[in-house]
Amino acid sequence: MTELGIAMIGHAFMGAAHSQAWRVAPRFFDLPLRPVMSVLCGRDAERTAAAAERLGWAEAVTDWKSVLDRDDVHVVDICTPGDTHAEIAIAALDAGKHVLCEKPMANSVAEAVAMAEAAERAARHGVRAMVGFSYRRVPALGLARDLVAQGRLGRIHHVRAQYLQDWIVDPAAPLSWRLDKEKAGSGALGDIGAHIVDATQFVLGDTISEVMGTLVTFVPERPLAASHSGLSGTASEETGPVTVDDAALFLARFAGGALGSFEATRFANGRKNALRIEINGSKGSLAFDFEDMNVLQFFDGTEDSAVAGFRRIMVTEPEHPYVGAWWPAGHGLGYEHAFTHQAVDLVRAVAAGTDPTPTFADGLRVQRVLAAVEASSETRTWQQV
Ligand code: SOE
Repeated sequence: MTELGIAMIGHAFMGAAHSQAWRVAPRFFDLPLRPVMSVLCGRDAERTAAAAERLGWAEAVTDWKSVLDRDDVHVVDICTPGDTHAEIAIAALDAGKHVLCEKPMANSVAEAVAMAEAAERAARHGVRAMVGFSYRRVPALGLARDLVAQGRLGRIHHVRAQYLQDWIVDPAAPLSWRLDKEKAGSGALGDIGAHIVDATQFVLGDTISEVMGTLVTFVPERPLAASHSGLSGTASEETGPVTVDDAALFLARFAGGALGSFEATRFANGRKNALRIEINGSKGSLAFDFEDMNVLQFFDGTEDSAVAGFRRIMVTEPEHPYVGAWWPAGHGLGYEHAFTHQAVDLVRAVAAGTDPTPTFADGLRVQRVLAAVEASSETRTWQQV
């Protein structure tokens, strides 16, 4: 079997999730190419070497450009903060490497346009680009998409989406890069709001055409981080400004006529990773909550109303998307599995010579929604996407 050499840039939270995915994917899924964890790249030599050892990479380097010249690297997996995505992705695509880029795809529409153009150029030579909107690969959301596509919900009227976390509700939580506009582009809007924009568009097979929203920063000043790892860190004595939104709330119209409401916040005390989507159609409804991620609630409005009601489908059966490759029926999956499914889909698309989704064009569309929400918040008006 031919090998697919991976170079991963960045080794923090997302780097660990992607490493796990690359390691596990060929052990559970039948893949046409064998992913090889060839080289890990980070800024600090010592920390990168330690991460490579811990996460299972064969080699560690500090210059991301060096991986672009290597014949044993076929895929560049970008797990760095958003301010570096465009430069790395464009250079990698121009060098003929397939690219997987963490979300949000970029920090601005201009960057996302340049990335989508680079992806289009590269596609002419069979080079593929994909954005890491991992929640699309949660089996329950795959099933939700299938039910919508089969017409089981009828005409879609309402989309209610929330992404609720609470990891910075404490004003003493230190400033991480996710609270720095230069690095992250935006706050809750791009970090988690982007996920519900992608996930709802994915489930509906539709796109958002217009938005009206508002952004707020509840805690404008925080202690600088003395150190941080993942989403937590230790605070220093000094403080600095929070330059992104803490919460984003917006209304949306979908091209197909559905009306949407979206809320993204990291201040929903007690909500840990509540990515929730409810959809109401003329024939039925669906409800999903990532905090109960193996379940999809389905209301079939065509059933006898005397016994109709939301049914709790355990999305743990071999008939469900991706599930058959894992454990015996009924055993359930977790956060990391969506990243494995993402790696699997990328490998299969590369082998088949097709575009893995979400493409960079899809990522650009999400970026335009985020920018329209920002413009709406500034102007207090509806904005076309
Ligand atoms: C932090 O809000 C975060 O880690 C996001 O950056 C990820 O994309 C999401 O999967 C979990 O939460």
